[in-house]
Amino acid sequence: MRKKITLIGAGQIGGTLAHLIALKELADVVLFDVAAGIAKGKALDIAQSSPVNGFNVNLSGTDNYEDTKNSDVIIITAGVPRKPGMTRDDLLGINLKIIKQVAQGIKNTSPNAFVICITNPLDVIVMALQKYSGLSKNKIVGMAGILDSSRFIYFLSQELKVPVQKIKSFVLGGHGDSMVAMLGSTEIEGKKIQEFVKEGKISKEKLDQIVERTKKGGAEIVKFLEKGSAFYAPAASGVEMAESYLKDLKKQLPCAAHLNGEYGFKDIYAGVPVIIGNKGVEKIVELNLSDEEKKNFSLSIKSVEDLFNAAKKIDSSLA
Ligand code: TXD
Repeated sequence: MRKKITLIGAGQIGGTLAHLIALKELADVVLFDVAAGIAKGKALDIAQSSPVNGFNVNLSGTDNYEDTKNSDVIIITAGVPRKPGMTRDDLLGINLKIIKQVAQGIKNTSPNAFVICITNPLDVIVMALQKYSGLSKNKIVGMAGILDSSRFIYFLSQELKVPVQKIKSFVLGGHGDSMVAMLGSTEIEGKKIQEFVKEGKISKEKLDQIVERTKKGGAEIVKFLEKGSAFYAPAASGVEMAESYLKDLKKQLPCAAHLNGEYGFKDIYAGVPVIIGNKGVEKIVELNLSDEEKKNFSLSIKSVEDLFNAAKKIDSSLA
């Protein structure tokens, strides 16, 4: 019996998610969108490519939550993306209302689904989603860290002319300008990045520039696109999480997860390395952080807490 993935939001990321899932034959796909035509049109268009690429999954589009029931995985991109000059936080008001609707839609139709939230401002929206839906905290997770880490690894590979497969790193904390590139856990061909700085293969200034470019990675693309934001790398990142769950791969992935004392924080969602298997978020991995990393991580958590306080002012039911 093929698994079922529902995509709530059939926009730029949703459509790309559907296409990647179909090409990988990961599951049947239900595209859900309030703009039902977008969901139906993209489902049909991708389905019509199946003879070319030889995949055998069912795709359908709807604006009726009944059609999404008993999903194994739900990936949420419903919401508005940034326009040039906007910060991710500027999306809070409108996307909070949307995620409340989505929570009502999924909590009774797919109570056992593994829910991956992508909508921005990510950390606060995924936390609101968990509170609105009441679904278990280890089955609701946010996608951001894989994207941010992937951007960082790509920039390093371009600078050092090293294949991306040879680079390991984590970008953790909030999905905003305060995100933290964990240089202490960054390895290139098995060697710590600090060795490359010592050997003069990359200057500290260049490394700092790459960290900054990663933080602004989303805004750089928004500026180019003018309408909309990144969607290929976000979709690829969401699929990696869904696949680790459906195939019980127990991959260690940077995701926005509920902290219950880990890293010294409780009752907040933030980007940390987690193990994703068939039970959802199965473990939060606590890295040994340098004092500098600890300080920056705490600052990043503080920015998430501040934004969640703003969310509570918008909707007191979140308190
Ligand atoms: O790393 C990350 N987490 C970020 C997330 C990376 C890139 C983009 N990020 C955010 O994802 C972005 O800021 C947005 O908040 C979401 C979705 O981005 P996308 O580019 O896919 O936006 P689109 O193309 O506007 O698609 C959003 C769809 C659109 O088709 C709307 O009709 C639909 O959401 N929508 C809804 N669907 C269901 N239910 C409701 N209420 C609803 N409202 C809008």
